[in-house]
Amino acid sequence: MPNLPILYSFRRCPYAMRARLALLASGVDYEHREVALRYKPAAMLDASPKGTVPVLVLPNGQVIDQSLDIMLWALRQNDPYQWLENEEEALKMIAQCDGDFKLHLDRYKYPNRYEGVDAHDQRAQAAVFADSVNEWLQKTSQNNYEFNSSLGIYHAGYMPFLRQFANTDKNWFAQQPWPALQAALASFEASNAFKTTMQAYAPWQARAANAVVLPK
Ligand SMILES: N[C@@H](CCC(=O)N[C@@H](CS)C(=O)NCC(=O)O)C(=O)O
Repeated sequence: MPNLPILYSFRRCPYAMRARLALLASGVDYEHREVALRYKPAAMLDASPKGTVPVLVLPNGQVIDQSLDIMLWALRQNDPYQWLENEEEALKMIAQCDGDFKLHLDRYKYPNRYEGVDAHDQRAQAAVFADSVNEWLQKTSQNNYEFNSSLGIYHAGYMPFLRQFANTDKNWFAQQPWPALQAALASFEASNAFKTTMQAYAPWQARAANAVVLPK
């Protein structure tokens, strides 16, 4: 096995998805290690004790354990679609996604896990971000939702999260006045990039003697 960066990843994690999408766009080769979140490999926890995916371990031992940092590292190695052309603006939108939107998304999806939370109220608050993405797409992208364009960084950054939002109640989402967002999401899910990065892997060393079992 050549000396490649190692990515610890979990297929359905939206943070890991954005890291995989940026690695794919960059063309940087890496070794994929699928992690079962209940059986995190000791090698991953040694590299990054905080225990979240994604984690990228470089051949020189450097550890990058925030999804955005992995995206930026990959694109700084190689950026054939000029995703970094929009770095500043994209990072602002991704920060909105990771902030308020993610907070309300989690409460909308799992209201019972939080005290005093009303799912519809949380959905309405999360919808503020969805609405702003729809508006932004309408004025900016002129129906260009392609991954292999300089706009790909936006989609990679927030579409995995908007997809969770849409899937929580597909009928409701389909009825919202967000034609650009609905089209962009459909195009994202139909893309080769999505299919490639959503490939299923068996967990790496999930049940090896050195795997650490953590409570959920
Ligand atoms: N800020 C981190 C968040 C990563 C994160 O929260 N990942 C979740 C999965 S989606 C995780 O690994 N949670 C740990 C667990 O469930 O045990 C990043 O951007 O990489």
